[in-house]
Amino acid sequence: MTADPQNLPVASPIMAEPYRIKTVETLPITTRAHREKAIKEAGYNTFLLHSRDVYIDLLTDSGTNAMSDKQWSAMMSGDEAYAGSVSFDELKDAVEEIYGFPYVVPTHQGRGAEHLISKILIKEGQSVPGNMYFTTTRLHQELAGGTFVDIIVDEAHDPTNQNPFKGNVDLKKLQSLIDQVGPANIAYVNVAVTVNLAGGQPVSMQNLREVSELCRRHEIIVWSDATRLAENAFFIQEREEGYAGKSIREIVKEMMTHFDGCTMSGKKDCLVNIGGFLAMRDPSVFQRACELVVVYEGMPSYGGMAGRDMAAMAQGIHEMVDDDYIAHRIHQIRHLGNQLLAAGVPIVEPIGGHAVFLDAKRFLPHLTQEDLPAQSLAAELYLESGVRAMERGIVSAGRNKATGLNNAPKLELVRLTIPRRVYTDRHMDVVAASVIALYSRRDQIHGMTMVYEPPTLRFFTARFEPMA
Ligand code: PM9
Repeated sequence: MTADPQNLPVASPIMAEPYRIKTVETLPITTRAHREKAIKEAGYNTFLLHSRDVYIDLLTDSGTNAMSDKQWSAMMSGDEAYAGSVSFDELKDAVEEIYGFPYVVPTHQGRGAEHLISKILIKEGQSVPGNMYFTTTRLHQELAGGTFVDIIVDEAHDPTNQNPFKGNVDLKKLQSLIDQVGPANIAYVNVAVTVNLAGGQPVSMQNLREVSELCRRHEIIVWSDATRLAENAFFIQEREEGYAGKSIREIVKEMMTHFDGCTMSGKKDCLVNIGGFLAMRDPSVFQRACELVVVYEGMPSYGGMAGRDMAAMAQGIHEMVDDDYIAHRIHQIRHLGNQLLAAGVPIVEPIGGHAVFLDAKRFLPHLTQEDLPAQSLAAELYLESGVRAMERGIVSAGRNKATGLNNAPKLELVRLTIPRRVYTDRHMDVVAASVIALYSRRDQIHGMTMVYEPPTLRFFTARFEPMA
């Protein structure tokens, strides 16, 4: 298998979906009047819309994947034994073969794994450096008594910077944190591959190697949020010297050699609708994880998952490293992003691995960040076309634990997130046309105020009202 379209078995200048459709699901097509009522009832928060009111759902790529015929077959042979499930053995074997970690603890989803590892590795008052925050990851670190420290390269905060590895850790920032607080006060270094909130930006293999070497010199544990690792591997294959001839499978395996373990939301790259895991090399960390998983999730041989879901995830892990699958996935995201760029719509560049991110600050320059431009833009896009997107800006960033003030991230984005193997390139054309239409009347878009704010992870359930 090869990622090079020139070498595909069928010579064609166009790359089509490398699968054919076996089951179809009808999409709801709605009127503007219907959508006006729906978004008002949802408090102008796209998370609170009913999916029956959504035409093309780009809220998230999490748990929205289409499973393959082989995965559905695996579901039927799932072993639902309370203890010692065969499906767990299949999952464990798949993780060991593809990721290279000998110990695996299944969890109900990624944040279940984040909860466990934060409780195991973080002591009150310790720092947890990472390449940009992620909402659930940071919250679990804080709940365990840690403080997140951002050590991503500065370029990640600039939506127009063309650095091919904008997810990289800034080694100087990491070294200076080590010098400042001392290695004993660093719980572990957490490296996400790819970096979701930077726009799905990848980390280079060289950077992973250097971070790992630096951590080992100081005896600091280095962990990965491996949620979108196959997408990261594609960018390494495409952009990093020495990797063009290597398969995604080989690159994924090499990436993981640089870590002591990983958290995984299986709902993304593992091509399933639910599930996650914690994987590691150290038997003592594994033992502690087994002690905790029975308290918070379930027996170590199922964690938070049904046997059939573990079986589907084991199969999905093998499918995620298929070179043709991943090449088309990135192609589809670029198919959308490049149409927007051609029309002058401001997006995060380079186009990332799971989504196209609209830059709300440049899209709506007449709004201040406190006017919640990304929240407003996501609501307007839904009104325009029934396309659902997600705010990834000041609302998602929450409040500073110490000051109570809004965290104001440099990036104020709307994420058009592409589920895996769900939509065709033609759907992407419709999305592009909708965003371009909205951009042509951008000066008519008003800001929002938050009228209900929950205390944590506010973006999920907050409610808003239009300003004008
Ligand atoms: N990401 C996303 O839409 C799910 C909802 S938003 C909180 O992007 C990373 C990099 C993620 C992620 C979820 C999780 C948590 C950890 N790391 O949703 O708990 O993107 O399976 O994973 C979402 P779970």
